[in-house]
Amino acid sequence: MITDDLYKMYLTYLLAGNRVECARMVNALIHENTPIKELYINLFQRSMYEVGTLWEFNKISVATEHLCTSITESLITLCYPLLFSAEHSGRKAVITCTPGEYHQLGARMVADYFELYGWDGYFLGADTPADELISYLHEKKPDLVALSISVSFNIAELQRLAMKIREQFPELPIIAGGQGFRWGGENALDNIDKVHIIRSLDELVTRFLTSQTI
Ligand code: B12
Repeated sequence: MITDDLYKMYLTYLLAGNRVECARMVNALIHENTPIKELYINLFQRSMYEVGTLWEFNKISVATEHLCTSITESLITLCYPLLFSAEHSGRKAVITCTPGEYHQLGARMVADYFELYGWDGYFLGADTPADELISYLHEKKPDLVALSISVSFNIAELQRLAMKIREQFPELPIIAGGQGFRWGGENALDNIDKVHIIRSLDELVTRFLTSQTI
């Protein structure tokens, strides 16, 4: 269980760049059968949000923020044996960040959740060019495409991308999410058919991952 004390200790190690202690703590939590959701939200996401606030208020340097991100990305892989053990159904999702969107940790978690629930989650990462995504969708023929934005100034890019996808794939469900919507902007996608704004991993699970129909 991730208690407040445990979280604080983890954050201290993370900010100090102590990957060995962070990894030891994550491994111990995995060993105790801590659910993926708790690790992802209550440890990785919570600490990265706090890192963001510390950076925003000049309490830590950009270098320290980069270090925390890179450590967190490596720690997530420790959870992979738990993720990929689910029986796979053959459903496929392509998950990516929009062009110009460099925050990729949240989108990676989304891709991991697809795997956890038995989908094949193809994660393309940060700043994927629109034409490359379209070609990949033609090649992979997924059941769904998921788009992530963390900064609000990428909403226009998301809108362009969703329209481009819709022109070529009239029936493909598109889901979009991330902190880019924290200050609004969902309406930008209202005029595009079959686009769903998803607020959290929990909503993703109930609306798509455990649902028989998309
Ligand atoms: C690390 C980081 C960076 C790194 C990212 C590196 C990387 N490899 O990802 C770098 C240095 C590149 C960066 C750059 C910038 N950043 Co920055 N960054 C962060 C930071 C500290 C952590 C991001 C993170 O990993 N969060 C943890 C993940 C797990 O959370 P998440 O992304 O929200 O994802 C969850 C949900 O949102 C959801 N989700 C996400 N996507 C999707 C998609 C779907 C379909 C679904 C269903 C769900 C979903 O699921 C995830 C799990 O719950 C955040 C602080 C914060 N609050 O997050 C700032 C933050 C996001 N950055 C911010 C800013 C302003 C910037 C810059 C503009 C700074 C600058 N002046 O250059 C640039 C923009 C770069 C760009 N064009 O994208 C602001 C954004 C404000 C805003 N919303 O407009 C934040 C909030 C910091 C702050 N407090 O001000 N950043």
